[in-house]
Amino acid sequence: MELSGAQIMAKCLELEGTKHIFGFPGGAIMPFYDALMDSKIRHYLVRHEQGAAHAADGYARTSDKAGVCVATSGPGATNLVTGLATALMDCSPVVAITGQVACPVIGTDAFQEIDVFGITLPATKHGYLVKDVRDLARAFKEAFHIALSGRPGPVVIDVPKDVQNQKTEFVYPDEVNLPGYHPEEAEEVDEEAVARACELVERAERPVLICGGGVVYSNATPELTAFVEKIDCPVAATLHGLSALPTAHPLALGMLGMHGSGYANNAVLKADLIINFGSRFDDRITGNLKTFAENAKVIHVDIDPSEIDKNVRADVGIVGDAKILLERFRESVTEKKRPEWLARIERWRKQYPKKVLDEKDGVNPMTILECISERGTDDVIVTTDVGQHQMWSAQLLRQGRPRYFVTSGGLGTMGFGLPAAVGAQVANPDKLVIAITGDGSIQMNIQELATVSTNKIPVKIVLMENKYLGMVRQWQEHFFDKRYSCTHLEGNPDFVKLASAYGIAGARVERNADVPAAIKKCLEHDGPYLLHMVIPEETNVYPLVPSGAPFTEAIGLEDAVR
Ligand SMILES: Cc1ncc(C[n+]2csc(CCOP(=O)(O)OP(=O)(O)O)c2C)c(N)n1
Repeated sequence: MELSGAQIMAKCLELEGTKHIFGFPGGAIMPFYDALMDSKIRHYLVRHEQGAAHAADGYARTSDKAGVCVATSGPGATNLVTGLATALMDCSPVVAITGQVACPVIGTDAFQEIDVFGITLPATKHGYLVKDVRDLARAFKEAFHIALSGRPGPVVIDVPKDVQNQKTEFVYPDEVNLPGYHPEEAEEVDEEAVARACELVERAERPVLICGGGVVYSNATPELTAFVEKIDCPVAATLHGLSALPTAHPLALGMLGMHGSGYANNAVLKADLIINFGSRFDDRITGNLKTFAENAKVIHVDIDPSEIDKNVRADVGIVGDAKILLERFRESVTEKKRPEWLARIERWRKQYPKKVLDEKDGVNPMTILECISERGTDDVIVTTDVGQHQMWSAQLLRQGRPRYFVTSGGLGTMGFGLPAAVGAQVANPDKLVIAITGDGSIQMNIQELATVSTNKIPVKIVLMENKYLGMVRQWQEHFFDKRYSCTHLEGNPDFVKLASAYGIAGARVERNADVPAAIKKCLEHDGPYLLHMVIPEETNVYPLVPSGAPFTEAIGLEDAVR
């Protein structure tokens, strides 16, 4: 049967199992929007394309599916770029569909023309500019395959308007044929490397496993748990690896690195073996590379070969899927107990408990996060924005299940939290989705309150207002002599009134004693809700390892290393 390009696009999405998409229309994508009216796909109209990309990203991170976003040519497409880069850095499978000016005028500076393929090249895993309607179905098939396989990531498909209008016979390919792209090779286990790695594990006395997002994305929590329990190995997590092991697990050390706990960082400092699964040894994790795990051998397992030896030289590097390799490691090692090593870490844990120093009036972020944690974790997803509230959330939320915690770690994108919560809620209608945000961050995509209210998306927004771009202010306090250049947020709106203007319920809390009841009311509210928490202006996040410094120089933990 002959279909138009636009109909083919909608059909391909249906055949990929796409049920929800997020987007914003415009001239160059109108044929596709028209075709959508005859499809079963539900479209969520965001109020800014960046919101569409983050919503698709939140959708992808909290499901096993790709998230899909749509924008028109020119400014619509460029508004997606931050969201695509965010997804790329955090390995999130997003497929972005953009309209392009008609083929005959490409390259003539036509109205709303921009080279989407070129502009998104460094911000995506792959991209297509489809100039022939007969190539559309293949491009869609490949795009979904590339986004979801290997190291997942965003893919853009740019479709000129005339291509959307042309007709051709529709055949959806059964298979992809991509010479040079073979992610399935990551499933072949390099037995010799595994044997060498397991030899190091056998000899180690003080191992620490660093758990990255790769463990979460490969759904490897059962395999991780079985492996570390067999060898009694403590687990320090990156921001994205945090939800792989429940906080309550005796071997879980929480987050390491710049804002990591004193005991996680001490454990890494004193380890004789680092087993890194699915983390890229980001600088936020390693601090000064010269002093990072100086006394340790390193095993690095990653699905992406280019990660091995990129930042930290590995004694054994293995390319592969975390789920498969954790299982192979577990089979190959002998059981071991490490009472002394774990007791030493336990002493550090007691000596340096997690806390937020706050002797001033106002709400303590720790109280907020403990109250949220008390709600339990089984049916909850938390998204965050970027800043101090994000780091407090990483440090203090009790996590219980993989994909519980959704945050922009790699790019650190302010404005991510609210639209990501929209996507997470659409993908998980039965879960309680909470967006934890700051007064700077929420204003980056605050227009998405309209998306929340018009679609009756019942997300709960917990806003920590400190009247500052808090994280930057904290750095100014420590490293710029308290010269608070351009970080004071004068002119904040009354957030509760603002929410109300969008038809969203809310409340303002100023006293710590009122926090538990307010959180309970917010989380139990039927529908979206904004809780405005007034926290002291100069509350800080500790520990803080200054950029590029060794862990031993952590501020707020001066006497930590024993
Ligand atoms: C789009 C974007 N612009 C700038 C920054 C730099 N930045 C990192 S944290 C931060 C402050 C965030 O302030 P807020 O959202 O109020 O959170 P808080 O730190 O106060 O909790 C800024 C400006 C960023 N991460 N993203």
